[in-house]
Amino acid sequence: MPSDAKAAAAIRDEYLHGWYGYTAKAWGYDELRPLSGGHNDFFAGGHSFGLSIVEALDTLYLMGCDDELAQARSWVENNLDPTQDVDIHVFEAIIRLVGGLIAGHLTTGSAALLSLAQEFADRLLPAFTSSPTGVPYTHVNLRTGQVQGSQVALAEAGTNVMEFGALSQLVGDSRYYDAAMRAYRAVLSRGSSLDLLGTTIDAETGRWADHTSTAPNPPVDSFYEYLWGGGRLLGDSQLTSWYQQFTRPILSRQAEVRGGRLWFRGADTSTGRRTGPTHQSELAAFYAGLLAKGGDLDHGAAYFRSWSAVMDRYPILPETVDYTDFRIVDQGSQLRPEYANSAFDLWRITGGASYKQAAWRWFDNVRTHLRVSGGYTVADHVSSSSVRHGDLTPGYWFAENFKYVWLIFSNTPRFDYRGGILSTEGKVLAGAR
Ligand code: DMJ
Repeated sequence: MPSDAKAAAAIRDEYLHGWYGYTAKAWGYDELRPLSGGHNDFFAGGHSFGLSIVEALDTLYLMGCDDELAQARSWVENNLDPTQDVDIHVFEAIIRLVGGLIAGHLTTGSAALLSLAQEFADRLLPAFTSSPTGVPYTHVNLRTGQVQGSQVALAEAGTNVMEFGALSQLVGDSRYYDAAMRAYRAVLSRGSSLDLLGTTIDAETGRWADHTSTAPNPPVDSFYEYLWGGGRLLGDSQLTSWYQQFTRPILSRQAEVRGGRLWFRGADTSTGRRTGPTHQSELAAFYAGLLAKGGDLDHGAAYFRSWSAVMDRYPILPETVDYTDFRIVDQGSQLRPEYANSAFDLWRITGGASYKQAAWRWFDNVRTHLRVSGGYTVADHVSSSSVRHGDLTPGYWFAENFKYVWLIFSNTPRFDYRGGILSTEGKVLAGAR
């Protein structure tokens, strides 16, 4: 382990390596393709929102990259267009664009960024207000307000109260928070007698499309994260009490210990019987930190150890593994942040050196295997001994991955380590100094 100062400097250097890769080849586009030097439209072909720039705003601030931040802020204030005639994914737009703009506002004080956040939220709101149940449609046209997509995964229904609640407070307009709470009530009032929730719900009828709780895997994951995070950020005890109520059956019905390690299996929402494959998505690794934040440090720490054991086998975590034997189910790796996110949460709660070491190992592995001359990239194929590169730097890389490890090692005065609160996309929604 290097000293904290050396580790922090290395992390910042690597973040800037990715940033300059993006600015050199994909400036103004959503995402960089670092091998080919091309770019990717994240939301819809032919439409760009400069996504990586919006994602980066508060990370650049926390890392003290003030010149880069000024350039990023100026691009967003002068070029980002929320009026494009395009059907946009509501969940992704809220966590990435609205959240990114709010965090950008909170870290720079820019009124223009806040007003852009509000304009996006206004244009996304029809997805909530035109729904008969309150569960948001998956897509809305930013210009016309036309909605579509009534089959809604749980994460898409309930990952909005942090951004919308913060926005309501900042602009003094409760419509955003009210829409988020109506969506939560629509889902939670349809929980089974065991307080288990299905995975996909129909926004128009309120009927479940399935009867399996697949938490904490996607596409459910952040639904629970926002019950806790919303409760904390907004001081809303109703959200916190829902978090406790709906987490209890996940632990009692879905937790499964294999080879001495904690995992989560699907469960039938009516009978509670375990069901489905013994697969775990890497995205579920965030749940270790959430459990600990929610007050269950034992289960949080145990689940983190499970993922550390997978990393003992694969330096880059595969997208999906079978937890009974660690066989790879999905061979790719999308340059994900979830393991680092949990290391950060657990380190913040316990101060434990083991989480710092885990975070450094994760960073070092990513630097060794996923760094290319043009930045950082996803992998098409990972194994215990090799990694085959893909060609994309996902937008969230600028918001999440190295931000978590930077916060662990830098002890930056720009972040309130006690009270700071981050969204599912790693946006600092409270505690920027
Ligand atoms: C991020 O966009 C968010 O963390 C989301 O909640 C799910 N995971 C991706 C990155 O893997």
